[in-house]
Amino acid sequence: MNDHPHRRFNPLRQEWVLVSPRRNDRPWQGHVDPAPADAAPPFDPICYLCPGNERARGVRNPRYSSTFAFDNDFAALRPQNAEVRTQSSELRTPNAELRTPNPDDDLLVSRSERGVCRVVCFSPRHDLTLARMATPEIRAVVDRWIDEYASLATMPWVQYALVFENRGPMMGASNPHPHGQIWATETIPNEPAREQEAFARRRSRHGDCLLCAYFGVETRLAERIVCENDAFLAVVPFWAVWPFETLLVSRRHVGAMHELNDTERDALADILRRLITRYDNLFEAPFPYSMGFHQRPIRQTSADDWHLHAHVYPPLLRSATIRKFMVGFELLGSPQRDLTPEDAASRLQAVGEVHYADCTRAGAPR
Ligand code: H2U
Ligand code: ZN
Repeated sequence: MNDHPHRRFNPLRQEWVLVSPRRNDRPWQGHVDPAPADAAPPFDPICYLCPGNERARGVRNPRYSSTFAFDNDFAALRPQNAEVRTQSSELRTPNAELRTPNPDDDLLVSRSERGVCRVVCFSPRHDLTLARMATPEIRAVVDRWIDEYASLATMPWVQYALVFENRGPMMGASNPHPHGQIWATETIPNEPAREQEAFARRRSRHGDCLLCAYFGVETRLAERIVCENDAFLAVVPFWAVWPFETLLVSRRHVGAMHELNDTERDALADILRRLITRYDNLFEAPFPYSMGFHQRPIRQTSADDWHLHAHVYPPLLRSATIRKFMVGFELLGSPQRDLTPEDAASRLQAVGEVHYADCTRAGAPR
């Protein structure tokens, strides 16, 4: 069946994915992205995120030596959305439904949304990436994510905090300095809300956790596992959409990052470094991706219906400069992929965990 076009079901998003195993063989005369930039310097005097530099709105960064977080100077959301002035100049309280031009219908609905947007610099070094940082340095990033999450959770109206990283210009990252973002919102965003329903549905039908069950199946089959340690498993999911998409799942049933114990936090740092190194090794180039953690919504106290995981969505398909475009059928029909998840997993398994930049030309570790 793996040689023929088929559909697979994504139980987290409750949707079908079309798999076209041989489609990657087709000729390509389409768009080629620019090759990734040459190595950056350890400090860039014009970088907005380097220690001691001035940011775009004039605030100066401290001379930080590990991680550093600040409120996004160009935040997409604000904590005080004040009142919202409607068309009739009537004032409404936050999160009120806004007056629409056609109040008798529910076609034009909008709501006010409060939020806090944080930027998290992973390292003072401008030239590093998670793959090029030492595991204890990544552990400091994990601790920073946990601290930021805890402080965002103290705001009573915050329902969700999404920790994510856009890496590389192809994914829209605005700066090569290693950094990610955290957006805390007044409502649960679409993707985790959808997963929440899937977790609840699974528990009501089967009495177990969707990801504990899935994790058990992948461990038994051992076909799509890219790398693992005592606390985490990185797998190309059976239903992957992006060519080299992976799912990072905690072995223990925990709902949020702060519930990981000390050893598991180290293990998270370890698996992140190893997984991203494998990505970089695939085309011997810094691999672009969007990566983010799905944790239990902040006000939900029961751990039952949530299992901590991260999605890594990288766009590359054929090389460091040829990406997968989610257009046409993908945009208008269903998501479609051009190689099987099993092929993608075997390629990520084959590349090894010594970063290509640390290898000699002959491929041996330096
Ligand atoms: P991205 O590279 O994923 O866009 O994240 C960088 C964020 O940093 C971006 O959201 C913010 C941008 O608004 N930023 C500042 O807050 N201040 C600056 O001086 C530069 C960039
Ligand atoms: Zn920098």
